Amino acid sequence: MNYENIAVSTEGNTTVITITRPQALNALNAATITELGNILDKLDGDASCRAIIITGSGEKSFVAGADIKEFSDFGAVQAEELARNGQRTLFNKVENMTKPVIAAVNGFALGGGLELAMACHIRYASENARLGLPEVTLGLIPGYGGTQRLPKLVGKGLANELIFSAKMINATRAKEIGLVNEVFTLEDLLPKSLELAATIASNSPMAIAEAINAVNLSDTDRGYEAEIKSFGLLFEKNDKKEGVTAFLEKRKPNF
Ligand code: CO8
Repeated sequence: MNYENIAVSTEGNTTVITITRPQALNALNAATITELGNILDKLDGDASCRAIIITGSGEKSFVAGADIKEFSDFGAVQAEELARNGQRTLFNKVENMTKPVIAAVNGFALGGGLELAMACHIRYASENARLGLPEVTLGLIPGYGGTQRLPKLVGKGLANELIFSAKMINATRAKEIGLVNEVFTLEDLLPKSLELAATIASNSPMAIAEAINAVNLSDTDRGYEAEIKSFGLLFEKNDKKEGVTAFLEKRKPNF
C-alpha cells in the first residue's frame, strides 16, 4: 500500500510508523488519520507484527495537533463528525489494538498529538518533547479523547490544570506526573523504543493481547471479570503450554 503522510518500516517483529508531514509539524489532517487507521487495521491482522511504534518525522515534532488549517471553517456538525470519526478510525483503534503500540514522542505532542500518544499503550519521550493540550487557546476543547485519557493517566487535578491552562510541559515533568514512562536523548529514543518493543515481542502475543484488553477495561466494572476470563482462556492455548514447559525445562520459550 502507498501512503502519502506516513512511512512504514519493519525491524524484526516491530513495525515503525512515522508520520511524515514535517512541513506542518506532523499535524494530523484527515488523510493522515485515514492512513494511520488503515495501516493499523492491516497490522492488527498480521501475525508477523508483534509490536508497533508510532513516531513523528524530523527532530522537532511528534504531532503538533489536529490540522488547524483543515478544520478552521467547520461548523458544529462537521466538527462533531470529525471528532467522532477520528476517535473511531484512529484513537480508539490504537487503544484497542491486539498488539502493543508505543508512542515515541520526539518533540511537540500537542492537542491531537498528545491525544494520539495517550491512546498508545506506552509512551517514551525525548528530552526535547513538549506536551500539552492547547485547545482552549483556540476556543476549543480536546476532541480526540483528551478529556478522558489525560485524567486517567495523571489524575483529574493535574488534567484540569493542563487542559484549562493550555500550558506545555517538558519531558521531565511529563515523566514526573506519569504522562510518559521514560525520557531519553533524541538519538536514543527510537533505539530504546525498539528495545522495549523487542522485549515485549519475545513474550506470548496471545497473552499480550489479553493483557491489553484487561488493562483497557481496568476503569470499568467489567475489568476484574475480563481478567478472569482472559486468564482462563489462555490456559487452553499453546503459548501457555510452551511458556510453562520452557520454564520447567529451564529454557527460553519460543512463542
Ligand atoms: N495544524 C496545522 N499546521 C500546523 C500545526 C497544526 N496543528 N502546527 C504547526 N503547523 C504548521 C504551521 O502553520 C507552520 O506552517 P507554515 O510554515 O506553512 O506557516 C509550520 O507547521 C511550522 O510551525 P511554526 O512556524 O508555528 O513553528 P514554531 O516552532 O514557531 O511553533 C508550535 C511550534 C508551538 C508547535 C506551533 O506551531 C503551534 O502552536 N502549533 C499549533 C499547536 C496546537 O494548537 N495544536 C492543537 C491543535 S487543535 C487539536 O489538536 C484539536 C484536536 C481535536 C480535534 C477534533 C476535531 C474537531
